[in-house]
Amino acid sequence: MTESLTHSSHWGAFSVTPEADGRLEITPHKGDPDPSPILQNLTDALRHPARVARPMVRRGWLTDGPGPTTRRGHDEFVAVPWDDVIDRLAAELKRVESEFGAEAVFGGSYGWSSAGRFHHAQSQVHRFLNKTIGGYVKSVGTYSSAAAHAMLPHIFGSVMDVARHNVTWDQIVEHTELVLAFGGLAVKNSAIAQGGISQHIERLSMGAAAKRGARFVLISPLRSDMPPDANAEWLPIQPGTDTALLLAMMYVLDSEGLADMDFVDRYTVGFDTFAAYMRGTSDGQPKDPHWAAPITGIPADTIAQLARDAARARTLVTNSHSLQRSEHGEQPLWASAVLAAMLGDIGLPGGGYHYSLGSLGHTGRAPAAVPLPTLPQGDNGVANYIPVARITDMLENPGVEYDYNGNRLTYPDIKLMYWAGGNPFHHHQDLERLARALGKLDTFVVHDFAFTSAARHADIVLPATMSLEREDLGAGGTDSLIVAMRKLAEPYGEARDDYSIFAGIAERMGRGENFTEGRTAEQWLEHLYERTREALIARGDPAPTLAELREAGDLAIPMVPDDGALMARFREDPEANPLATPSGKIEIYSETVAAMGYDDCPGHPTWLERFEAPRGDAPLWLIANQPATRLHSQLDYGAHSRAGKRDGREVARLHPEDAAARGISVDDVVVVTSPRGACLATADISEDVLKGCVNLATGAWYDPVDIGGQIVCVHGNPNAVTLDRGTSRLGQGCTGQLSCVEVARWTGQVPSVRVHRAPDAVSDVA
Ligand SMILES: Nc1nc2c(c(=O)[nH]1)N[C@H]1C(S)=C(S)[C@@H](COP(=O)(O)OP(=O)(O)OC[C@H]3O[C@@H](n4cnc5c(=O)[nH]c(N)nc54)[C@H](O)[C@@H]3O)O[C@H]1N2
Ligand SMILES: Nc1nc2c(c(=O)[nH]1)N[C@H]1C(S)=C(S)[C@@H](COP(=O)(O)OP(=O)(O)OC[C@H]3O[C@@H](n4cnc5c(=O)[nH]c(N)nc54)[C@H](O)[C@@H]3O)O[C@H]1N2
Ligand SMILES: [Mo]
Repeated sequence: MTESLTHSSHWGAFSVTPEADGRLEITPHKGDPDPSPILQNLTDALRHPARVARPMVRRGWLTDGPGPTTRRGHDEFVAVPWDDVIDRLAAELKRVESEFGAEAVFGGSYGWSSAGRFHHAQSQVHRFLNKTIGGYVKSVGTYSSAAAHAMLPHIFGSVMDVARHNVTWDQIVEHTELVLAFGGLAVKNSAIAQGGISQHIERLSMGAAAKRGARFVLISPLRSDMPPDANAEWLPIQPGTDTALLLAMMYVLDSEGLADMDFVDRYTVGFDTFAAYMRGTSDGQPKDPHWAAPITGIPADTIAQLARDAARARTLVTNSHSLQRSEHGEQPLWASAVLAAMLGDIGLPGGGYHYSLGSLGHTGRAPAAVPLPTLPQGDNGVANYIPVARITDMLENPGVEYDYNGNRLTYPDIKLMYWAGGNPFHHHQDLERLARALGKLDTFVVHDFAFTSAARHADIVLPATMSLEREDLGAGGTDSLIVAMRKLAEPYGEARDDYSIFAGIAERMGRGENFTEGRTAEQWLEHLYERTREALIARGDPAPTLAELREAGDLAIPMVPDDGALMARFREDPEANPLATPSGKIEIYSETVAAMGYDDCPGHPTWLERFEAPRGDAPLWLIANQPATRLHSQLDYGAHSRAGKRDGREVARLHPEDAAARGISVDDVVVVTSPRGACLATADISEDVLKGCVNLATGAWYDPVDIGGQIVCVHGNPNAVTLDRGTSRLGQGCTGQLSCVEVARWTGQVPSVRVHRAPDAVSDVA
């Protein structure tokens, strides 16, 4: 077969041609001006030894039955025929349902899954649990933006509003004079958009804006967070101190009469309470540049000048997601929004405040004007939930009360955990602690197409197909194409679509019809696409049938025109077009937040001391950011991801002085340690890293080895050492971006990385 077929991924649309040696030739979509190299991870992924070939069950679960154990992650796996494993799993689900109820099942199953709208594994597992056992304990928020998800609605609007109906790249190209990019605008990050992206426009937009004369200021500990095209000035900042810089800039605006007080009066509430804190009248400490300089590492004069420049220019203040993925992550968002309000450009083309611009390819674009195919998930009868990143806390503390965003919640007592389309051994922090906590479960089920570390810690591993092995439709929500994701190959080994796995289990439970509604996968695709097609017909736009769409490869859909969106309308008439906050205005002081009484998130933006800070045994800030060579842990074994490793290990970058002080040279094996654990990495040395920081991106599959009684991830997964602690009681978000560590040359044995190969099935059950 040499036919080329269209397909799509979270990192780009493409066409794919099988080659004689079983590899794939991947060609980016012809309309993509700046395709992502991450596409090349697919070339050798289809038939890789990391794939799960057959249903596998942990030996101890088969012999001893469900129950707490220390064997998860250590046991051998037994290959079990599909019929048998479906019988056992259906029986186990029924046992847990009848003995403990659906509130003993955790089905949050956070994760990015694949791009297709129907075979989206996370939607499939949610629907399955709702339709078979009546629900599950869910999770709210995302690892991306949990603190923003909780915080922004109190002060500015929903994350969707602030991230997706806001300033566009087109406006930046044309109007913006100054971009203050907190956390940067790295094009490695905007390469990604959930559901698909057919045009990568960020690098070119920054280049065009810079060419017109727009000034970009990169505020970040890493110079690599902005493309050279933006011609940015790099303002290296001590990690986690953006709030101090923002407060000092506001202090300058306020004390020098540069703040736009007409804007503040008309469009915000609560300035006076905040101003008393900023000026120091309420606590005796003016938040002036001299106060902020030693905290941020940025000279006081530079801070003051930046504030004055911003007051004069059409200024856009942007926040990366990473800014809130650390302790007190709510504060820099709030402070950035208040700074933008004091600058008075909110609602003007290319000005104001934008949360998460450039962190993903969804932002800075107009949304689709028609509904996209979406799998209905059914009703969840379980009321209890957790903030997404509190998973280990949940397992460790059943029945214990805790705070979240003004609510007093109780951790459920989970017996069965079901994961499809995510990798908790990628996304969660302090993985040794997570692994221990998983021991408390009766049963842990994972579907994946690859034998990830999560699969290695499961009792039951079910082989899912890759998107290349099934028909689907890709659509991103802010992308102008629906892409036909064509089936290119037969499933690997005995792999099945998540849909057919769930349909099989549901049927065995006597609830098949509930789940399938009598439809095949192909009938579901027709059914889900019909909603989009009807909307296209109603608008008088081209509306091909599914077969015609597949024939064409993709379909251009209408987008909402960029009219400045919510903020422009708010500026025009704040009474008629209020923001979705309690007052309808930007809340500089929030009575709602203040009433929660949390000392880790008071009623206005506040500089707060941190629990995690550099100290003797952990003097360096570890920046565990998104990897440039892959999406999270997906296809970590793919060609492009492997090429980014050295000696098979992930690369940790240090500043030359930090390396010299530790006797570390380029390509040395180093060990990164914290009170949580240790991981090995290969050293690189670069001036692009702020002194006092070490950068080890996420995504290397966790490969723990017991070396002299210490568990060491030999592959370089930073979550072996990160801290598992919520952003605050308000947001309870993931704080994995920043933690404190030490780095040293590794002089011990250097075990090879073996995690990219599925474990051998020991034997079949009799
Ligand atoms: N320290 C630290 N940790 C972090 C972050 C950080 O900045 N620092 N960032 C966080 C962020 S922003 C995020 S979003 C999370 C991401 O965390 P995840 O979304 O959990 O990571 P992925 O690797 O994308 O996991 C998706 C999994 O789904 C599988 N999969 C893909 N397609 C299918 C399918 O069709 N069926 C099935 N069954 N499985 C499939 C993939 O093989 C992969 O194992 O990580 C977070 N973790
Ligand atoms: N290539 C690739 N792109 C991705 C992803 C991926 O896995 N791979 N994941 C996608 C997902 S799910 C998400 S949510 C987004 C995440 O988007 P982000 O969270 O914005 O991405 P990160 O790369 O984690 O962080 C961006 C930069 O923030 C800087 N930074 C860290 N701490 C601080 C701080 O305290 N202050 C300041 N000013 N800067 C700081 C770091 O230098 C880091 O490189 O990325 C998306 N894009
Ligand atoms: Mo994310």
